[in-house]
Amino acid sequence: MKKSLLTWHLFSGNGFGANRARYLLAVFIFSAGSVFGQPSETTNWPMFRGPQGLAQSQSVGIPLEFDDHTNVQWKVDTPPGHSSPVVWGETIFITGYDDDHLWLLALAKADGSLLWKRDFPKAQDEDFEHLDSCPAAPTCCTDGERVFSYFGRFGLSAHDFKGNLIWEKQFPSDPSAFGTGSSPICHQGKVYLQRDTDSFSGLFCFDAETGRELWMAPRPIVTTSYSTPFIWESDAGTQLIAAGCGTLKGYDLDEGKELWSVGNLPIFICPSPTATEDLLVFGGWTTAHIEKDSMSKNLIEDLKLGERTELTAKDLLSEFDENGDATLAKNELPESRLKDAFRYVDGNRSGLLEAAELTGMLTRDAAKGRNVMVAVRSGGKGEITESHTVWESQRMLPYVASPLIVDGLLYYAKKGGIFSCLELKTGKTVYQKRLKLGGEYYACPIQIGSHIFLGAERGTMLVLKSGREFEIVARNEFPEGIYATPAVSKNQLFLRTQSQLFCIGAD
Ligand SMILES: [Ca+2]
Ligand SMILES: [Ca+2]
Repeated sequence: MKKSLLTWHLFSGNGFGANRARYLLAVFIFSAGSVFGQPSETTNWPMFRGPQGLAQSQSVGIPLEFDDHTNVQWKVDTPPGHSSPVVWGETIFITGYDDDHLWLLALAKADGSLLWKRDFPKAQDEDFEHLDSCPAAPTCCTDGERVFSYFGRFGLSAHDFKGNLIWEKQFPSDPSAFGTGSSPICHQGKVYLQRDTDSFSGLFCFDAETGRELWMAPRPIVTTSYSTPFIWESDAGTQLIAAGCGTLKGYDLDEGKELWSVGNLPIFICPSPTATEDLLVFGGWTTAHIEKDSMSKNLIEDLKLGERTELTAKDLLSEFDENGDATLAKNELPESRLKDAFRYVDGNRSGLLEAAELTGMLTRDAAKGRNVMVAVRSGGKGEITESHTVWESQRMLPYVASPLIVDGLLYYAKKGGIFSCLELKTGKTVYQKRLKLGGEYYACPIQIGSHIFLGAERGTMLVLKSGREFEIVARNEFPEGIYATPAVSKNQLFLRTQSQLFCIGAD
């Protein structure tokens, strides 16, 4: 805003002279550009990463420089939560939690005032071993008539815009050190939900109006993922994409039939895919990465089993099965990571680790996981890892924040503050630069016109120029920290910090 005011003063100060004429000409050119050259501004931001889940907006007029009091049109207190705000028309929806409740809030876009809030009982306990985890991590989605919210401690619910409950589905909670991360998404009268858990995984499709389950695609994989599914409007048709446990799969929207699969990818994955019509990009880095055979090595070290190089279920039983019942109880194990992770290995929840569970742990498919980013060509059928992977990169991968595509370039932020720009078509590095701001990057970068907005957990909303040259144009400070991907509507940015929601717009 400062810049445009400055421009106005420079030109208007000269009355109706040549500069004034040049100014009017500039206004005409820029207006024409926005009418004929670019898509219109974003009005609704209906789900995680906005329209089509692409994190792209052509909105103009959002200030580049702001903080918790500058260029703030309003701010309101919100309960804690890592989920993003979503916007439809004049309403903002956001989820949160406190000690006793899970919350869905509807706020007026005009001033942030509370229209209504609904709470959900915590139907079950969810585990949070990681301090950065939170019971309100999934972002809600809206189809313009209803809002759909999802909590790992409760399930999926649909409310109308007045706050009336339309339907709800409760799901059993599953053990996971990070709680629930995947957000529901809406598309043409349906709601899709990916539930990849350690015990049972599936991709669900519900009728948005009635909540009827239209189909469920089983995902016979054995580990949790936190990735949000993605609707790929590809030149080979529209497909539902889900990533998890070392795979990336395409499903048809009508029946949930698996169309294709790419393997040899990361496990326990957080980022979501993104795409252009002919290229799908997915990948990331995870601490839980397990090299083949390294599970045995880790356990030998963890359980102090000396010089051996291999480990089998039989070995574990002969070491620790004190009561000779051919299973391991928790109290038979020494203090170790395995003991801490006992219930994650106890897949059948018997309270004992049976030989099959021990073998599963030592040989799980997840052992094939690999930290990598890949680009996959559209049009594949069946197993297409070799045939349709166009490029891959293993450098500077993102941990939580999903990658962003803008004008043929791919951007992502690595934990610790390294920002990468790659050519989308080739995977060739354009630049890899330090943001000079360490820590985690949980919020996804979003495009707003010719800029990229990137929220850092330490509490800075970075604004970068998009394009082949690395340039940070603003560092906007929000000391509370930023976990949530912001939302855009018209010339306003909705930014959530730990305890507040800010409406950023020109003063
Ligand atoms: Ca035993
Ligand atoms: Ca068991």
